[in-house]
Amino acid sequence: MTTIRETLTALEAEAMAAVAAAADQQALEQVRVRFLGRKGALSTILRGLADLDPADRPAVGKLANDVKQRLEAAFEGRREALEAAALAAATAAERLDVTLPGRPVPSGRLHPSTQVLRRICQIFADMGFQIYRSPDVETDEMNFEMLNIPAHHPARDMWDTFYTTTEGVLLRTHTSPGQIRAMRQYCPEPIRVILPGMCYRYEQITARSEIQFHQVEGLAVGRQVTMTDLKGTLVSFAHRMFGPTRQVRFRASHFPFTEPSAEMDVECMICEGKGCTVCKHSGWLEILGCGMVHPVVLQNGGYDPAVHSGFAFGMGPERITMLRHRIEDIRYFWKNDLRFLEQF
Ligand code: FA5
Repeated sequence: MTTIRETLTALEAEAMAAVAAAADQQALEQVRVRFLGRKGALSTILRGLADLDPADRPAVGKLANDVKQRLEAAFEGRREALEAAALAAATAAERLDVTLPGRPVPSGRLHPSTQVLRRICQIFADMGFQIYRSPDVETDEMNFEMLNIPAHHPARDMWDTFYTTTEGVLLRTHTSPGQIRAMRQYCPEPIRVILPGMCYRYEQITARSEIQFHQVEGLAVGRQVTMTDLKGTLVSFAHRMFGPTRQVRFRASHFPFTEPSAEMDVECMICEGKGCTVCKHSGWLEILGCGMVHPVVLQNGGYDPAVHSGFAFGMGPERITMLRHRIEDIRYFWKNDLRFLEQF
């Protein structure tokens, strides 16, 4: 009959062989459960200690504990070896060449219109103008009537309009209605604001005209605001926007909401004023409309034209961007073609 000592020795040898043969961590765990688990072989033997002669118990108990410790040490050693082997295999399989050039992360950028809008806002901010927001969806009254353009007035033909299905509500054709809103908010205080925003016109889309485009309106109201202030402000703007040596000129024009009215041209930056197809061989490019706020408009805004005066202007940043970057077609702006956008 085999003694418990022999059983323990045989068990140790068998367990040691099984540990050495375990090829991976999962197999090793199965071996551990089989020999050292709560229902494992060693526990079963240890439970049998109770049946031994009390004189033999300490010696056999010590042997069993020694076997258990040696087995545990063997398991731990094998676990570490297998772990190291698994790590080495993974490192070899997923070898990383840190000398390879990295993959470029495409960086976003601002749309060219946004860049120019911000530049315009910055230049006027430096001259003390604040930004005033007014709505894209306007009333006929604000977009036209308050600006001295009554119903059926021929001047309405200058702004082909998107009307909504609600009577008297439209998409603003220019940022000028914001003049009335700013005046009504600040009256009788002096005003110096710019109003950037999107405008909408029911127009034929061409290389120069979109149905949706930005404008930046400017408005200054106070006592003794003069045409000289208007010219000084706009010349200073043009020099910062297009360079200090760029020539500018004012041409008489007509807008129902300004009197007198003018348009400002800058020397063509494509031909340097010599004449080319872009400037239609004139050497000049129109960038904005402007004038002294019409007394009727001042009154509609709440100001007394006998006491207050003001100037206003409106420019199109997309057209300015086209000039600065020699873009020959305005349709590129909203096409979302990355080949165009990535150039800015
Ligand atoms: C106006 O809209 C006036 N409200 C400007 C103004 C304001 C005059 C204050 C006096 C005082 P105009 O229709 O010319 O004016 O438009 C102004 C600018 O908007 C143009 O110079 C142009 O740069 C831009 N613009 C007009 N229509 C289009 C369009 N279809 N596509 C792109 N830009 C346009």
